Amino acid sequence: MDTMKERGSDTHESAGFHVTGEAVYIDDIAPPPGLLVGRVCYSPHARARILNIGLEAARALPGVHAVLCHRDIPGENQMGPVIHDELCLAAGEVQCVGQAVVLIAAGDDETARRAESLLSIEYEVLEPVLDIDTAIRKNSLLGPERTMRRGEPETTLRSASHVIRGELRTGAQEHWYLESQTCLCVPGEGREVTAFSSTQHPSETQAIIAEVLGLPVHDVVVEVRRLGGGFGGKETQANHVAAWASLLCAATRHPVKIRLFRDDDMIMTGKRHRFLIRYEAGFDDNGLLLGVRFELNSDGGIASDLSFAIMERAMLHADNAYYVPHMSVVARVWRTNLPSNTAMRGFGGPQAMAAMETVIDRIARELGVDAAEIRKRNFYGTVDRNVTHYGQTVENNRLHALYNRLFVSSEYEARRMAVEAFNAAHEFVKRGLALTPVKFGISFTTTFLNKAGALVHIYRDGSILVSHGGTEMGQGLHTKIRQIAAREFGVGIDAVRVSATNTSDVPNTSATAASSGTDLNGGAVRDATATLKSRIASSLAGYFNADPFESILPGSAHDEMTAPGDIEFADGIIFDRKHTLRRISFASAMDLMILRQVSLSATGFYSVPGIAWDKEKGWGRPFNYYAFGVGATEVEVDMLSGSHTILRTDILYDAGDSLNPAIDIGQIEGGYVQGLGWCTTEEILWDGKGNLLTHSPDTYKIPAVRDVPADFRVALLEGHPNPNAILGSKAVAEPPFMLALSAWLAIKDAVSAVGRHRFEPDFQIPATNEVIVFSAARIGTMADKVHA
Ligand code: MTE
Ligand code: LUZ
Ligand code: MOS
Repeated sequence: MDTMKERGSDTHESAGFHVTGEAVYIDDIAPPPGLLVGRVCYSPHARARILNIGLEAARALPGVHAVLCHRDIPGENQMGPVIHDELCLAAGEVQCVGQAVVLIAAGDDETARRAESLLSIEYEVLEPVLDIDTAIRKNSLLGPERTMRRGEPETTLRSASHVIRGELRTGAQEHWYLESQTCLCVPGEGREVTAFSSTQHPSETQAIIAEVLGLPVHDVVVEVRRLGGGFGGKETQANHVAAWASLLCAATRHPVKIRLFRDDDMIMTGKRHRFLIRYEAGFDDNGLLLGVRFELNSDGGIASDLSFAIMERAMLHADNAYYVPHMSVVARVWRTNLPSNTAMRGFGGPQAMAAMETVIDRIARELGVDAAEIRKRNFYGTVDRNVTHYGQTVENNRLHALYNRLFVSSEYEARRMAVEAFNAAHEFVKRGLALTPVKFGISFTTTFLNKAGALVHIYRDGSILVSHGGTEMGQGLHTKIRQIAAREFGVGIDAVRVSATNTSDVPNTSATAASSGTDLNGGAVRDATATLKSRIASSLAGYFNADPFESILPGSAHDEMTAPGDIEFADGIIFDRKHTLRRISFASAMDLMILRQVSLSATGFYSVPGIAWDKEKGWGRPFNYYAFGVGATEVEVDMLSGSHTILRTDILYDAGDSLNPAIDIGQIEGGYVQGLGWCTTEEILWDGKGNLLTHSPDTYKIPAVRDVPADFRVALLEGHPNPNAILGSKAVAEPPFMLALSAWLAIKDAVSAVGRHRFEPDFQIPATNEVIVFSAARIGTMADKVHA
């Protein structure tokens, strides 16, 4: 009934609107009467004492409705999401370039800019901390160090026959959502405000607005139709723009919209955390890992934001897909004078996994064995060697199945030989190949967040309106939710509409994040549909069993009564599975329910069962299940310019019983390409004073259409439903990002070929053209010396 093909034909619910331009983003909402433009004036210094904030001249400018600084905040001057350590507007000291100091509301943008030029803010410039190394030297920690460990890694490393040590640096990354941070705030009656915000976390945005305005939460409504991309950048930091817009709205009693100019957005908002990772790994003659020690250091920026959750996920992914009997992970989040770094697809996973993959890659080079073979040998087992360094058993391990299939379908062996032949014949252009796995834990590691709510209404004509706590950011969540509701009610998807996300419909929700939007909200929607179906079934059983109906059913008798449990919902009808003549169309049944006084509205709730995570001990079962994928990438690299082309990428991903293969494949392609950007061209640079140098697309290079692999073969593993999530499906979203490590290691493999794989290339993320050229030159020189 629901073949893969039929499911795949369910296109994204907004696809048509996206194409025609009818899709409404915040900036497309028709301007309400009296709309003002909000402007955020930010610090030009990475660290400075504020000596004076002079607002009078700006306030006096005609057309200016409000000029606010920290003194004008009616509630709390706070917008830290987890720990209250981030000011809404700077007070005392500014701590990074881009930190908000003053807000202006004016009739138009021109006036707001003129007002900004009239501000007189005096600073005394202080010495900033701008990188992890300086932060370490000055012991500028954001919070306490954390450790996770199993066994005796130190002892194991002392006795291991092979030991490698090293350091890996990974770079920051800009989210580059197409819609910059935007919020339209509209005053209501009394103190009420409604914020139309491009946020991944409406409930938190609502709470922060209430806090800065000093209002109870019930006075604030947050609504989100869709985001023009979030990628983690709007998990917490959409709150900022919303808080600022709400302050201006409350001060002026006018609607206020803030839409950050792209460059300002890049300057003001946090990025993926930079990491400095030190590793030490011991292994045997077969390349089997014996013991590993990791030291993870991240650049948190000025405040904690999600840095500790991100570091926790990094610690939990330092094993990637490999069993390490003795392991320790020490982690520190450092405080620097840069905008607070934040969630971004993978959430610490990519950084830690890059380090583990570097370890594996080095083992392969040391032993002269293909890295793919070393990976396979170290994979988690299915019956033993299957417990992680934090105590969770790797259940339903698909690593071996995925690897074995991709190894064949990607023609790995033949292409490895072809790569070697190519490299033997070319001096300055080399090819490289790498096959890497991903194992990614699905669940928020902050356990209480693993829950969701829904509200489902059915109307008299049989049309269904579904509200849930998740937000649509392009990932297809609403499409999948619509499919789930349609499937549960046995109706076509056209009968179901998903409403805009609204805090008044579904309260107290979690962020749409951690790849679990469908798992959580789908679960809540199913719970609501189950409630409705059971109410409907009870009433219909009574109706089927009633006398007037009896007379039209030939041969039916009272000993063959319809029980509520006999009622099924399928193909647009509701029927008694034992007496199929007792049937009624879904739409007629709903009309009947109105007459029979049945409530056709229900809430739903879902919380993930079976999670048990002891944060203190770093031990337990933090994840509901694991997502798995494998990717193989072949590249060609010009060692004189560092430029490279991806010749071919093969990916095999386990999406369980995919709810929507077209959407899932799109997520895999998009995730991989976004990962490719982080691994290769996306380099974020600051000058010595903490100014962002790469604040627009002319200096910051995200992948474009030509960077996408010309030969891109993405497939889903079939025939393995996931027992732990809705309808056998499995999260996609973040894990494919890390498959781009295969491209990074393929480039490294090509560079390594310059020295016939006898020397370790100096590599980091991103492997920019410079990194490639210098690394290849160094290896070339070393190889020449050996020859001479
Ligand atoms: N896909 C699109 N098109 N736009 C996005 O902003 N965000 C990613 C991923 N895929 C994103 C995306 C991130 S970081 C996450 S956590 C998930 O989508 C969130 O949605 P989900 O949990 O419903 O998959
Ligand atoms: N957010 C969060 C996340 O608060 N906790 C998580 O574990 C997480 N993981 C991925 C992305 N966002
Ligand atoms: Mo995604 S980083 O969990 O928003």
